[in-house]
Amino acid sequence: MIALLAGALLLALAVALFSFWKLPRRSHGKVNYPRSLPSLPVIGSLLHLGSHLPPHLLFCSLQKKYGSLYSLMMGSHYVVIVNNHEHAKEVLLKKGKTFAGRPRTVTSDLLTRDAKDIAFANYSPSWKFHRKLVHSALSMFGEGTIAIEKIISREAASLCRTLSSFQDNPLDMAPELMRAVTNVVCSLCFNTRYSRGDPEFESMLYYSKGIVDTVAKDSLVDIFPWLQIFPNKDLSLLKRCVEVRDNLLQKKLKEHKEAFCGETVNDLMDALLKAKLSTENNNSNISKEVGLSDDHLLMTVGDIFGAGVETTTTVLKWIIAYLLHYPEVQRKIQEELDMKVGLGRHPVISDRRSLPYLEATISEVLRIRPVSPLLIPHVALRDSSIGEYTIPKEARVVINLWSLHHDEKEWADPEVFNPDRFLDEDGNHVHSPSPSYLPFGAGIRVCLGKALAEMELFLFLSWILQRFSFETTEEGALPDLEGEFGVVLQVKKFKVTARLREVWEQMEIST
Ligand code: STR
Repeated sequence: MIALLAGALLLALAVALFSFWKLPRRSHGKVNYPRSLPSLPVIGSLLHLGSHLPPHLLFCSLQKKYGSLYSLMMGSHYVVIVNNHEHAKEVLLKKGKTFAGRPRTVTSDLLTRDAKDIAFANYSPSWKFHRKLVHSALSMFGEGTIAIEKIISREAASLCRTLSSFQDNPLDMAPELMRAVTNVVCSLCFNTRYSRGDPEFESMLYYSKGIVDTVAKDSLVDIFPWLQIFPNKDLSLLKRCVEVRDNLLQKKLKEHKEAFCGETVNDLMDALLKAKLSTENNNSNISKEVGLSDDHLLMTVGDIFGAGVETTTTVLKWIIAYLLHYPEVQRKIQEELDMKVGLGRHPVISDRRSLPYLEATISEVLRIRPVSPLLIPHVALRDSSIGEYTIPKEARVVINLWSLHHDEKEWADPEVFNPDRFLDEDGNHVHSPSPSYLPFGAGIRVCLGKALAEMELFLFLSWILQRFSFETTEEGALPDLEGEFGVVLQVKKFKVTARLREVWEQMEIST
């Protein structure tokens, strides 16, 4: 133990010297670095970040003292925090390539076998290749296709049946929503689905929660990697969960390899396998260069799976939580549904245009509770600038989406939940009233699943609200709206009663 401590101390000293040396100074000529929080060797600005507030709120409130663009030291890393949309768009769009890098962290490396995925991998030819591949596979099976609409509708129907079976009893909808969303992604990736109580699905619930609770949260091990040498509960949980997930992914890959004939492509995994085979048969060095190894394939599917499930499930939970707080919004959505879709048929994707109030409600939830309040940090790949400020190569750039979505200069009463702000005067057109709105990020790292997510949110909600009303449970407890910070902003557990609407009871149609 003493040897360990001495080692840690030595390491800390080395890091201290290194971090002090790396700290950009204002004194070099004319360079104009962003204002910086005070920092000390080794610990960086940690003393100024100790707060009861979660990071997105703390970074938002620090603007009062340091302005909308400021910097701080996370251990030995120079980090720039961006809090307004002009700067955010300069980073993501105008200088997208310059800021397309990703930092390596202990937790994300564990999750992605040293960044062999898409979301956490640095900008490189291999990354570009994988992203393009997934993009075309997604558009082949997902997004605007009829196939995906069918899959989502099937899951929406199954979700409605489950809700009926609870017969007005309070329930925690989280696992049911997650199963519906998982089944969409599962159909897309593996051409399979889970029934209620499937042990494989139960294990997925377990590992996914463990990963979301521990990965990429700017936890201490991510700031001070040398802390790994000490026992760490979160890190062991993450390792256990990643192992469970990897076994599952490995099993799917094995099954697919055995069944794959090289011709028929049934799902996304087949599409990736086909691309792998064709680059290998090409006799070129591409597969070595771009790295279409089994590891890459597994991690890429892991990303799509994790991103596809956690994000959409979370947004659905947020929407239901808000509908419980604002029953008048729920009523208005249902009036719109009754008028435009009626009770004689199920909602379809082409109804999106005629249901602007539902669309506006989804947009407002994505504004007020962004899925990923700090996005995933970017890294400057070369010396650059944001606005009038100099940004050195390797600086980490954090886009505080929370600040953009709650900017008082851009939004009237940003804390107030008000879907109407996304509608025009006639109430029938959805548009963002401010450019300070990027729920899916922007630029070359923009969310790959945006179109799929929008389809799912629309179809699941229209199906459910056509026949059920959400009510608080007997005790009348309303869900917490603060959420818990993590790689996605999580909703705290709550129970809800899904009551079959009276109009529906009178006029049942077969599902
Ligand atoms: C969720 C849990 C899991 O099992 C796997 C992943 C990997 C991809 C992650 C995902 C996570 C959380 C949401 C992320 C996504 C990549 C893009 C997405 C971070 C950790 C967002 O940027 C919101």
